Amino acid sequence: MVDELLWGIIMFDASLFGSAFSRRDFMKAITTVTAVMGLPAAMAPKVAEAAESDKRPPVIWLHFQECTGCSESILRSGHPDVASLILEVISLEYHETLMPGSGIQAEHALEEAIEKYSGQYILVCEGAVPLKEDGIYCKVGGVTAKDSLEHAAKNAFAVICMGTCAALGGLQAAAPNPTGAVSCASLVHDKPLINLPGCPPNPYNLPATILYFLTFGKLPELDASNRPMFAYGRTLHEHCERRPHFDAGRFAKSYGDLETHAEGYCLYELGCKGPATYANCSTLRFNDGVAWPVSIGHPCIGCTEQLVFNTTIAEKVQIVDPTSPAWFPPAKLPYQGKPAGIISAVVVGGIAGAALGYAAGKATALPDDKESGNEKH
Ligand code: FSX
Ligand code: SF4
Ligand code: F3S
Repeated sequence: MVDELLWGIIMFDASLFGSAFSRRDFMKAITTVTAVMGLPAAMAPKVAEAAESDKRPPVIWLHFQECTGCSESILRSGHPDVASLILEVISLEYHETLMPGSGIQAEHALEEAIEKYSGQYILVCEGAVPLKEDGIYCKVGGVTAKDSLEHAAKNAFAVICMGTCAALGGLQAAAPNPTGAVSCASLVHDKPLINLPGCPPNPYNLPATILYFLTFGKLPELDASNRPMFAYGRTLHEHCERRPHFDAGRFAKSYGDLETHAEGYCLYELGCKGPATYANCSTLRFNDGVAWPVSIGHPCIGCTEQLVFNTTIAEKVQIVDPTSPAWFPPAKLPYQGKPAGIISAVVVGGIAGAALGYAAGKATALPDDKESGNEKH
């Protein structure tokens, strides 16, 4: 009886996040996730059916060396609310940041979940794992991150490395790496492994991965770095709203420069890593689809890629494919005047293996010089 009471206290409490989803919110979230998976909107009812089935996979969520930004990016999302969607879809058995319980009871809860759901649970890990000096730099309950990860991964059905720290080692593993940090991914063997890098990753990529599994009964197609192709199959440069400026050779010269940066010009010369960064930031965006780094004037630093560790912010990346996609409106040359406005939204969904997110990929066309009152001189 006491055990049951304790378990009730320790368990993750969904009510912490307010009232349950309304049907409308639920369907809105499902429609978004369906688009994130690169599926046509007509698939949304099938995805909803999978989300509502009683096959809610148990999830154990561990934290290691990190800032908890990955969990935060999920919890801080608003409309539709990703945290509520995830709680509808999974059975969260253990999450050190969220559960109210602590100490020995929390440790028992973890062991109980590992035993009870052996071979069935998804292990989600956040953070890097320090190996130097027998891993003493990160311990929870006296157990090193390395031992804790290996123990929980052993009985897992699959492991999801949430964030750049877990997938690639993150900031902790950057030189001089004083704690000998490595990624969780490098320590997981003989288990299906999915990496969702990003610092933090877009919150929708996690429910999309889990719902893909629930809908189709298999894990999504992965790239060579174990990342779902639907989210990491294309460079964000391909769908960037500043792309017409790139194609027309108009680059921001310095931060705050009224002639170029403030005009929304391409950030490549300021070090934007977009051409070498595979992620869906430019289509899915953050903050409920409102903004992403490039939209607010900062170059992408390539946080989903290994390159983030060995290039400076200002360094330019190699451009692999300089030509714009065929579906882009042609760039007009020369251009003088106002920043480009988004005048066309091109829905590009349902392409297998494509990283297309949210409702649409947005192509930005340049305003007609005459219309914008900036005729060529
Ligand atoms: Fe790392 Fe996540 Fe960056 Fe932070 O847990 S990916 S430091 S957003 O929080 O691991
Ligand atoms: Fe956008 Fe960066 Fe590509 Fe320029 S280089 S188009 S800012 S992603
Ligand atoms: Fe990271 Fe670049 Fe997206 S810095 S969040 S991959 S825009």
